[in-house]
Amino acid sequence: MNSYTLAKEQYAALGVDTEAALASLSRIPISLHCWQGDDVGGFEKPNATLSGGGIQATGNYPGKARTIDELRGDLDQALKLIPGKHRLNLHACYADLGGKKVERNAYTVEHFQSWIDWAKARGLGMDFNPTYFAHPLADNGFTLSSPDEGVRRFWIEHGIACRRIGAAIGRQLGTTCVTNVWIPDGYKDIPVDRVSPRKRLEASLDAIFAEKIDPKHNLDAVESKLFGIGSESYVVGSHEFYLAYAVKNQKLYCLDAGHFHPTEQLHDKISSVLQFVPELLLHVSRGVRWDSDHVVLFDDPTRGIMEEVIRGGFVSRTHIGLDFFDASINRIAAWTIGTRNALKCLLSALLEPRAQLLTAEKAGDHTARLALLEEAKTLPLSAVWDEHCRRQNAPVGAAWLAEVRRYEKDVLAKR
Ligand code: RNT
Ligand code: ZN
Repeated sequence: MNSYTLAKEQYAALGVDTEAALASLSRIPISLHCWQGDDVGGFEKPNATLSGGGIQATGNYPGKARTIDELRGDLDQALKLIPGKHRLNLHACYADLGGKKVERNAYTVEHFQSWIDWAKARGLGMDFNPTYFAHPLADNGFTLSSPDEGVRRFWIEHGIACRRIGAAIGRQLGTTCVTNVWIPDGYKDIPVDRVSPRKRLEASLDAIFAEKIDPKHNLDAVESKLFGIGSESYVVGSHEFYLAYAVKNQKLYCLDAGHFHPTEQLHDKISSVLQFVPELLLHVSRGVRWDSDHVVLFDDPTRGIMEEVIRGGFVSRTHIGLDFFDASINRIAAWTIGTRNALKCLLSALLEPRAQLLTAEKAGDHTARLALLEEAKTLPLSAVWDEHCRRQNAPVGAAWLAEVRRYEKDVLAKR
């Protein structure tokens, strides 16, 4: 008997249908963030590096994608190593400008058409992000909440342009595009006036979202943050600000796993937030001390997130995206490790002996609940995961690493 058949029986004895779990897993897309491939550089100008914005990619592993074609080749390689059909999450600074200088507030779908065509040819959906950093008008640390009306106007226009691009993406690909607003605005040191920037941010967001856009094509999300590099003392778009904004305006709220206090985790936020906002966007990430963007692991915080999505029945209202950038290891391996781990956490949640756990909980039998939760942790998840990889034509176990090494030698080493 092979290990999957044995595992299937073991799970069945606990009332878990592994076939149903595999079917569910194959229907959940993960939105792969383009920015892991080039350290959040983008292609607006040659050799762009991430400047400012309170985020930083550290490391100098060789082979970083320098052009759109290289990034697409790298994404193709990563996608081969990740089981299932997924999505591409693109930032506006990855526009295909054909060498021309186009201001961000003048971006239209034509600057992203080659990405849409690329995604379409691969049957991938896409998500989108206005880029409010790495730009001279963001250099003083304020964009949508800037006291300068001209600066604010520029970024509002960028936001409006990006929603229209998002809608075009959604329409062309036949799957809703989530366009996520994250801005870096904040102060390194203690502000006196915490109110005015927040008032200006609210007004700017209202202006961006004023145009009615069919939610079938584009959904708007807003992402909060606790602090960034250079905005340690005050971030305009804090958790309370955006949660309240999303509730009031019925927007999607984006929870980034690296954007809270180090001991704070996302799992307990999901059912609270989804009670009051229509849908949720997740930036699955890993905070380590001051960095919010380490590669996602098969760890308790990530498992906790996926458990809540599954237990709450929230799959149809949750958009799962990744958000990390590590330039110190092979970038394709980073995508592969992080995405496979997010999927593995989802599978682990789908394989939970839920009926038994709920029976114990409803009966007030907290002893059995704890006992079962702990026993479930060492059930043969890996046999089911391997079966998933096999059925989805992705490498089983660590076999993907040899593929990355081969690609590194054949492609990355020549850059
Ligand atoms: C930054 C936010 C944001 C970015 C991307 C590049 O702290 O998490 O989501 O990482 O937009
Ligand atoms: Zn994020």
